[in-house]
This record gives sequence, C-alpha cells and structure tokens, in this order.
Amino acid sequence: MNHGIIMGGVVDYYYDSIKRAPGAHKIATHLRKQGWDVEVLDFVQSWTLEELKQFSEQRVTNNTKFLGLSATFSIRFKTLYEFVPWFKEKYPDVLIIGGSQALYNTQGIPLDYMVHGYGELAMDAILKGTVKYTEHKWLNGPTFKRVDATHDYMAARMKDLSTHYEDRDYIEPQEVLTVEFGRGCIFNCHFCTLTHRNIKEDHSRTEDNLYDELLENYNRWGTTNYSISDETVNDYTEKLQRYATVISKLPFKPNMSGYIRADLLISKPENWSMIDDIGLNSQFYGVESFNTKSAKSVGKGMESVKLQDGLLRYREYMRERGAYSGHCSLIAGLPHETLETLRETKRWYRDEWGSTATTIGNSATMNPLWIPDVARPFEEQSRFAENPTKYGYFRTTIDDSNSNNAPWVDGDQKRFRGLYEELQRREGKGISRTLKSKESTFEEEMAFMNWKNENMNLYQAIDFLEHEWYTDEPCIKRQPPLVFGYHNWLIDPKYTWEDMQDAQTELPLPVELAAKFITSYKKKKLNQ
Ligand code: B12
Ligand code: SF4
Repeated sequence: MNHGIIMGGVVDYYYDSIKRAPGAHKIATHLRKQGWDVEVLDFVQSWTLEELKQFSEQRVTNNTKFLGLSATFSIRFKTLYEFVPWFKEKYPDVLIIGGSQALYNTQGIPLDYMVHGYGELAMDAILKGTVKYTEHKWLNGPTFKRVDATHDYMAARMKDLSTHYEDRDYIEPQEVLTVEFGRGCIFNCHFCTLTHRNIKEDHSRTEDNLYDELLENYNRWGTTNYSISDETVNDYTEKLQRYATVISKLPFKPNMSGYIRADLLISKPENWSMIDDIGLNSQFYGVESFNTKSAKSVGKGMESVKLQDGLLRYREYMRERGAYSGHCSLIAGLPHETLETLRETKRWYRDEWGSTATTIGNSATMNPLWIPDVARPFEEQSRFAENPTKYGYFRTTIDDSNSNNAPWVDGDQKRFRGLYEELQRREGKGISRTLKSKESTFEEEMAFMNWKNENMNLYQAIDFLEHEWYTDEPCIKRQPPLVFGYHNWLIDPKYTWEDMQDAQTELPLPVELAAKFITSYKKKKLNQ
C-alpha cells in the first residue's frame, strides 16, 4: 500500500498549542479514501530534531511516497529547517510537499512542491504525476515547485468535508477538534483576505456528511467540543437550517465556537434557534468598528446603536439557554474613525458588554489597522491593501506622527512598546519594505504600512490602545477566554466548556498539563 506521512502543528499566541493540525488530518482523510496509508504527526513544533529523525526511521519504507508539511499558520520552526534537509538526504526518493493557504508559511524550507490554497485536488495531481506547477526560489533559499490550488486545483466546493481520526492519533475526549461546514463566503468585504469570497452558490458540505463526522468522533473518542473553521458560519439561513436539523438528532449536544457576522445575526432573529441547536454558543464577531460610517466603509452596514442593542438582546436570549460567549473583534484606524469614536466604543465595552468588578461580561479585542506594506506574490490581497490611497491612507513616519518627539510611555499592560520601537528601528534602518529571509522572520511580520489618514495615524492608534483600551479595568482584566482559544484550557479535564465564561484571570492555564499531554503523545507515537 502506498504510504505517506503528514506533519503539522498549530502555534497559538500562548504557547505550543495542543490543537490538532486540521489541514494535515483533512488531506490524510482524503488520501485514505483512495487507498493510501497516511499517518499524521501532530504538534510538530514540539518535537525535537532527534525525535523527528527517530519517527522517520521507524516509519519510512519503500512504500513511502511523500512527506507532507501542513501549515495552517507558519511552520517556520528551527527544527524543521534542520530536519527537512536531513530527511531529503536520507530518503531522496520521497517527495516533500508543503501545504498551506498562504505560500509564505513554509518560507525557506526545502520542499519539492508547495501547494497553496485548499490542497486536496492539488495533492491528487502531484501524486499522479500530472500536476501543473511553476518553479520558484525562496528568498536566499532553496528552489521549489509552486502548485496553485487557489485557481488550478480549487477544492472549495466540496460536498464531503469530513475528517476521520485514527487510533494512532490518540485523541482524548476533552480536546477541541476542528470541523468545517463549508469553504468560502458569500460576501466581499473591502479588507478581507479570504481567497474564496463573493461566492453566490451553495458551497457547504451535505448535512449527512457533517452528521456522520460528529457522530463518529463522539462514538470513537467521546468528542463534544469543536471549533468551526468557516469564515462566516451564518452567511445564509438554509445552511444553518440543514445543520441544525441533523445536529438535533445526535445523541449529544455539541459545543462549538465559530465566526459569526453580527449584523446578520441581529437582522435575522429567525436564525437564532438554529444557531442554538447547532451548539454554536461561542461566537467571534468581526465587528471591526462600532462607528457606523467606518463599518460601512469596509462593507459592514448595520447602524451601530442597533448592532450594539441587538448584541445585548441576543446575549440575553442565549444566556437563558445555557452557555454563551461573544467576542467582538475591533480595529483602530478604519476610515472615519477618530480618537473620540474609539473612546465611545470603549465606553460601550466598559459599561455594557464587558466584565465589571462583580460580573463577568463578554470579550472584545482591538488591534491597530494593519495594511501590508508590500504585496506578497501569490497571496490574496484585500481591496483595501491593494489601493490604500483610494481609502485615504498615506505613508508616514514615526517622526512625523510623533512630531514633538515624546518618549514612549508604557500603559498598564505594556503591550505596544515593541511595535513602536520596531517601527522606529525600521525607519531608522530604511528596511520597512524588506521581505524576510528564513533568518529574519520578524521583518516580514512587521512589514505593514505606517499610515496616516485625515483623522488619525498609526502612532495615535497604538498610543490609544496602550493607554486607553488595554488598561487594568475589569472589562479587560476580567474578560473570559477568547472563543478560539478554549483548547488551551480544556485540555485539562477539570475545566468545562461552561467554565470558559469565567474571568480569564481566574482560570490558570494548565501549561504543565499541556506539555505532559504532548510528551505522552510523542511517547505513544514513538512506541507504537
Ligand atoms: C480558526 C482560525 C483562526 C483562529 C485559530 C485558533 C486555532 N488555534 O485553531 C484564531 C482566531 C486564533 C486565528 C488567528 C489568526 N489568523 Co486565522 N484562521 C482561522 C481559520 C478561520 C480556520 C483555520 C482552520 O482550522 N482551517 C481548516 C483547515 C482544514 O485548513 P488548513 O489547515 O489551511 O488546510 C488546508 C490547506 O492549508 C491545505 N493544506 C494544509 N496542510 C496541507 C498539507 C499538504 C501536504 C497539502 C498538499 C495541503 C495542505 O489543504 C488543507 C485542506 O484543504 C482560517 C481560515 C480557514 N478557513 O482556514 C484563518 C486563517 C488561517 N487565519 C489567518 C490569519 C491571517 C490569522 C491571524 C494572523 C489574524 C491576526 N491578524 O491576528 C492570526 C494568527 C494566529 C497565529 N497563530 O499565528 C489567515 C492565514 C493567512 C496567512 N497569511 O497565514 C487565514 C487563512 C484566513 C485568511 N484567509 O485570511 N485564526
Ligand atoms: S470579512 Fe467575513 S463576511 Fe466579509 S468577505 Fe471576509 S469572511 Fe466574508
């Protein structure tokens, strides 16, 4: 039987994540249906070079045709820069294939092929030897063949989106697994970087296909916790209806977190009971701005007071039914936003939405507007980033923005000094538009435009965030965990999904337990 290995890992903001590599399991499932024996190695960021070598020596045989590297986010880990060349030298006939939605997530790693986009159909073509590709070279690095799955092998209309796990994955019941309902989004917001947006026809999996996956995971591993990887779960009602109907027939009620468009949620109360039936009680709202004109400028049209009142009403509705967590994600610096409108948003968060000294409310985060400084080839750009001047954004410098040369003063939470100093350093060195090499991974992460518009500039935005948003007030300090981060707590069976509505400060992260979980996983894999 043809054999392959896929290694992957998801790194979180907190520490090496105990989340399974969703793309690795998806591709493995796809190939197994065609008779392949494909094993997934999770948490690759936590494996040492020696352990990766040991694993390979145990697994690779004459039947092994490929090593896959799965990068939901970046996998530019030091161990992989060392391991992959070793693997290539030792097993020159085994293809090394990277896969990610963003080409640069494997920057500098010596690969035979790099697939960008949803990779199932591209993988089929590579393994059949019929794939279309173009030759490239990483900046200061090796050459590779690029396979474009965003156009040539677009796997965005799949009716079967199942993921099957195996005994050799050692899934434990408390884990939060990833599930997909569909790929792409029917909308086309101005700053969105999603490749498959503006899709008008149905792009979701069949409801039976979803039902089978949830039931299998419950029966085999005891899984009840999920995060949904769709960009917008509530883009249309008919899809919600189909999934609510089948999920209600399961012998358990799942808990799910997912991206919800808040304006649609509020304008379609007929969807509320369906969302409840799905178990989607932890919701991430890409609100972007509570200033109506600003939200409209990026394609999100609802009048802000209506949106805010609607969210509070919806919260009451959900709390009567059980667990509920709602997270508003906001941006400082969209068109028409001023320091005063940002302060107004903070007042609403402090007084209405967030936690107080005695109650636990909901969470909201605000980030500075990020406009990429230089377009990365083969990566989807938002309309916003393609033409910032059209939206009234111009380049500036820290010297211009901070004209009286005031020294940076840390706020309560000391969050933005690094960013401020980095902006200054880049400008001083004239390196603001450098694309990174594998040795200087930081550069590219920081390569965003230092902007100004007619109302404010980036320096003012980070100064506001440092001193007025991220303060030590209860709405910030006592906010519950962010809805896509629950796995960091739930890996400890002492925590329940309902606990995720408590103040984060009262929920110590089980860092040691997570480390032990990964160590034990590695041991099982190496002694299989
Ligand atoms: C959930 C999610 C989050 C959660 C993650 C929580 C967690 N730990 O799981 C949160 C909210 C924390 C988050 C944060 C961020 N996210 Co996010 N996120 C997602 C989302 C919606 C789902 C991820 C997922 O599970 N996908 C499902 C799996 C199946 O997809 P996949 O792993 O990519 O696998 C497919 C392909 O990559 C490929 N593939 C994968 N492996 C392999 C292997 C082989 C051999 C092959 C051939 C192919 C292949 O085929 C797979 C199946 O088709 C995606 C969008 C999306 N729908 O994927 C964005 C996405 C991954 N996020 C993105 C971004 C930009 C971010 C942030 C940087 C946002 C920000 N400004 O803060 C941060 C970065 C966080 C970090 N760790 O670095 C971008 C990444 C683009 C990029 N440049 O890397 C995405 C793609 C959205 C987008 N289109 O803009 N995110
Ligand atoms: S921002 Fe959200 S709703 Fe808008 S196009 Fe992107 S995924 Fe769809």
